[in-house]
Amino acid sequence: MLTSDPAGVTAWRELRALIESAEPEKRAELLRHTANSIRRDDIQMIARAGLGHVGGDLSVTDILVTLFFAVLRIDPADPMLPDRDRFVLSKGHCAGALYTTLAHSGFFPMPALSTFMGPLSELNGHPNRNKVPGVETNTGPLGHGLPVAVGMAVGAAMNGSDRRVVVVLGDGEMQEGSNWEALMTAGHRRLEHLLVIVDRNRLQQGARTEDTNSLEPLPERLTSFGLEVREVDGHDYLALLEAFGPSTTGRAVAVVANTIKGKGVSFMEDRVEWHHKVPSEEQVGLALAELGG
Ligand SMILES: Cc1ncc(C[n+]2csc(CCOP(=O)(O)OP(=O)(O)O)c2C)c(N)n1
Ligand SMILES: [Mg+2]
Repeated sequence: MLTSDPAGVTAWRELRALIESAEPEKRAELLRHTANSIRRDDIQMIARAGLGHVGGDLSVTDILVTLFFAVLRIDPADPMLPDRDRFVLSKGHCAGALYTTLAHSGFFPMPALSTFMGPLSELNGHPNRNKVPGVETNTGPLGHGLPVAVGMAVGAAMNGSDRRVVVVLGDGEMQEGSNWEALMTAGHRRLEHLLVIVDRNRLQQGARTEDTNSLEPLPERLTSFGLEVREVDGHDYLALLEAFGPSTTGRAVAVVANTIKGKGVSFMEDRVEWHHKVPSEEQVGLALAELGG
């Protein structure tokens, strides 16, 4: 099991305080700066390992950064605090984006990122709660994270706790029927502290979602399952912050975050092959330059 990095925790606390007290424009700039630094680390980590899911990592980075640097009630120095908010990355193949975000938050030391996917590394291709602090449940097989998160939210409700459970799904992942069973329960039980975020990049592993098994009208479908639905630009930090606010109806909240797979690197954006293609050394250089490295 990795353990927290005291210097990293201090840096995260300072940055988070700065973000919380900043004027909106400055707040967005600080989040963008953090996100692009995380994107650069993610790309280099994947290139080093020769494995990973870069497209989905880049589409979800702004969502993760907004959550970890401005929303979640967590303490990376004490990752098992009983009433912490729970975060579940249901699209577990994007472990790389989660690991880089957790390292930047001080959950474990940054140098561990260089072990990604290596033999005996804690940082496997999919997140493992027994190896990585900040990971609440193992994910990777699509369609499991949301059902587990609903269980966590039921548990919190039974405890009378207002802790939130936040779960991020891929849009292709929404084709798994288990998610719709979980949504039925979330709607039925009015799990108002559950926040379901769909990374709506419109691409799955080998094709567009709408050419494979269409999801639209996704917001209306989620509404019909009894959720309070918000649709937002998934790369607009201030819009994300607003969308991640508490329920106003006493119902579980679903955020459809419209994103671009490969966001931030021109030759990866909205290109299906970058689901899990690994950039060459030259491509890494181009990507880092575009991301301000
Ligand atoms: C049950 C299951 N089936 C297949 C896979 C293989 N797989 C990994 S990622 C992926 C596509 C996911 O697409 P999406 O949810 O849209 O993720 P994103 O676009 O954010 O990468 C597939 C089919 C899996 N991980 N689990
Ligand atoms: Mg997708």
